[in-house]
Amino acid sequence: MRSFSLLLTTTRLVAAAPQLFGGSGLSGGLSSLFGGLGGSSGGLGSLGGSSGGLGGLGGSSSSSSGGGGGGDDMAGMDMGSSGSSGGMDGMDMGGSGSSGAAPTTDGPLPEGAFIEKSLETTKVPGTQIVEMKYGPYSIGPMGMLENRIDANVKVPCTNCFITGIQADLYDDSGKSVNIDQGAWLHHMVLSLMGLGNKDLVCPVMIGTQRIFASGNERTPVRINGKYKYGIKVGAGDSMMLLYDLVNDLDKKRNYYIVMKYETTTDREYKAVSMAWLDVTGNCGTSSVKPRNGQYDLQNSGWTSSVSGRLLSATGHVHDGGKVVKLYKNGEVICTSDQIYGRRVGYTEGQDAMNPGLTHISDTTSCIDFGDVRSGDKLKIVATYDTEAHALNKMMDGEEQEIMGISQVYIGS
Ligand SMILES: [Cu+2]
Repeated sequence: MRSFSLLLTTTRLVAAAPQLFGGSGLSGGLSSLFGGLGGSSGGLGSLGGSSGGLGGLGGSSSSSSGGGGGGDDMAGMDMGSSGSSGGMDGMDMGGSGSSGAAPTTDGPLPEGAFIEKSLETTKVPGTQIVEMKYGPYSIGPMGMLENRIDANVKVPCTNCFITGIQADLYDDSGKSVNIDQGAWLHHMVLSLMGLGNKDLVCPVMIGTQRIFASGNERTPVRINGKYKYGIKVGAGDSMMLLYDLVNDLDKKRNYYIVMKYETTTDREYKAVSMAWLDVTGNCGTSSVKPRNGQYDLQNSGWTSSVSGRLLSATGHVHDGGKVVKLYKNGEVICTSDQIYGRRVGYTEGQDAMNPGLTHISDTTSCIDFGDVRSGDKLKIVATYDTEAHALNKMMDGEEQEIMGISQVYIGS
C-alpha cells in the first residue's frame, strides 16, 4: 500500500505550484521532503532529468560544514550490525504478535519514558491553540495518496510564533481515525514558504523551511516548555503541506489532516531553528531501501552552523525501528525510543491484513537537553531490528521503504 515514485512526486511538486519553484535546484531540494528516492524501483531512470539539483546535492562531499552546503550522501551510510541495545527500545506495549485482541484503553508508559503530551494539556500562558483542517483528500478503496503537495495551506497566524504543533487524521465522521480503522497518516511535512525562509541543514531549499513532520505516531512537538521560543511566521509567509495517506478499507474515503498549533504574538519570543537530521543526508530524500535483520542507519551527520539551546527532539523511523539516537561530537545526547501498540488505534483489527499486529504508537522526546555550539557535529543513528518488529508491507507484498530522521529544535 505504500510504494513511492519519485518521478511522479517531482513532477507533481513542480506542477502543483509553479510560482514557487524557480529552478531545478529547488525542485531537487523539495523532493527531499520525504521524496521517496532511496528504495524506489520505478521511475528512477528519469530521476536525473527531473531533479538536477538533487543529483548535485547527493554528489557533494561528506565534509559539510558551517551552514551545510549540503549533502552527506547515502554512500556514507553505515548499514552495519548494531550492538544489542537494552532498555525500552522497541518495546511492545500492546501484547505483541497475533493475539488479535486490540487494546481498548491506552497502556502505561514505560518507566522513565518521556512522551510529549497533547498541546491542550500543557498549554503555556499567553498562547492560544488554533486548529486547522486541511482537505478533504479523497482516496479510493485500498488506495493511497503518495507524497502529494498542498502548495498553500492556511497558516495558523501571521507575524507570530508557532510554539507547538500536533498532527492528526480525521475522516468524514469528524473524528480521528487510525490503523484499527485502516487509516494511516503515513507521513506529513510542513514547510514555511517565503523569500526569507531557508532550511537550516539544506539551505539550497530556497524559500523553503521545513518546520515540522509527523508519521502516524502523531507525536506532538512543544518548543516553549521552558523558554520563549517559537517558529517565526512572517507577514508574507505561506505554508506547504506534503502528505502521504493510506486507506486500507475497500471503500472510498475522505481524509482531513487536522493540525493543532499553539501560537503567540508575544514579542518576547525568539525564532527557533530546526535541524532536520536524516540518515539519507542533509538534503537527502529520507527513504531507504528496506532489509531484514538488525542494523543501524546513519551517515556522517551535520556540522552545526548555529549555537543555542537544544529545546526539543524526537525520532522518526518506520516499523522495524527500535530507537533513534542523537549524537553530539560522538556522545549520545538524546534517545528516542519507539513504542509499539501502546495506544488504542495502533493494533490492526480483525479484518486487516495482519490482525493483531502492532505499529509504532509513540516516540519518546527529549526536551531542554543542553546546548549546541557552532561547529559541533550532530548526527543520528537509527537502529532497526525486524525480528522484534516486522517491516511494513505494501499491498503488493513488497516491504515498505524505511527512514531514520530526527527533528531537532534549536533556540539561539
Ligand atoms: Cu516516514
